[in-house]
Amino acid sequence: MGVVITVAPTGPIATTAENSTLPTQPLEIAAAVHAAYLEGAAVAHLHFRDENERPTADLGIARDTIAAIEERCPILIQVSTGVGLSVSFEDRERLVELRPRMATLNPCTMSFGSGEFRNPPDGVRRLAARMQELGVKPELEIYDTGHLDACLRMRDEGLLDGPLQFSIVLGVAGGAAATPDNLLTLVRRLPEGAVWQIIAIGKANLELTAIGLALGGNARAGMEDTLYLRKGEMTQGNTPLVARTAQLIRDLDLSVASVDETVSLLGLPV
Ligand code: KMH
Ligand code: ZN
Repeated sequence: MGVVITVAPTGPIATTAENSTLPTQPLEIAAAVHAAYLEGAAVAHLHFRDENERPTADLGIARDTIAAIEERCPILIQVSTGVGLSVSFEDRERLVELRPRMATLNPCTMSFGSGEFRNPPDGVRRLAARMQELGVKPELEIYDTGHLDACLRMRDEGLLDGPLQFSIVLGVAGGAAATPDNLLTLVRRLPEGAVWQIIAIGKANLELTAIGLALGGNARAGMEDTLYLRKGEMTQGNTPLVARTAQLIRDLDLSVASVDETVSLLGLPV
């Protein structure tokens, strides 16, 4: 069984002022995703930015970016419905109408740094139901133990189909801290048959990604989660982060999952 690498090239927060190699425009994102695919990434987690680098749920920009990626490689597209704190939930949820293979589903409203990440219970249920209708697989982003329980309630209500796909997001100010202890607590509580990866934000990115791999998880890599390759060294684009993750997987005597293998591992509708 291979390990799925998801590349998250852009995210909603980082700017080119912080790291000039951050891809923000459709063709830049497509080039970064293609390079990541060549290094072994099977999934691309996408956020979109407008021409001023602001996070956007603009369907035209999203469509152009996805088309540019699809011209270059068969990587599986996972659209973020988190988009960015400044964008309304109603605009964010419309992105699933593009019918990507996957989209994120953030189960709970929470503090997020100095802002608020709005995921109201009725909106989240409406979005889960629409994703189910369209055959878009949810990637459940859980930032704390209560978020896992909220997902299990939606599963019990028939809004989520197995295998459940979780991202354990640690290190957001407002969610659980990026510690091995918190990762273990959440992994132990995942339901039978779940597939998962750790998303470790910031300084603990490398260590927690390695621990996640050793525990049997998948891996995420990219500038959404860290702008650094190691302490004091900025990454030059996404490729070094993805290449390092692929190397880590091989060093642990594991293999990197192909796109076809990922479709079956994640239980994606074919
Ligand atoms: N950057 C993540 C911590 C999503 O993509 O749906 C939050 C996020 C959620 O971007
Ligand atoms: Zn994201």
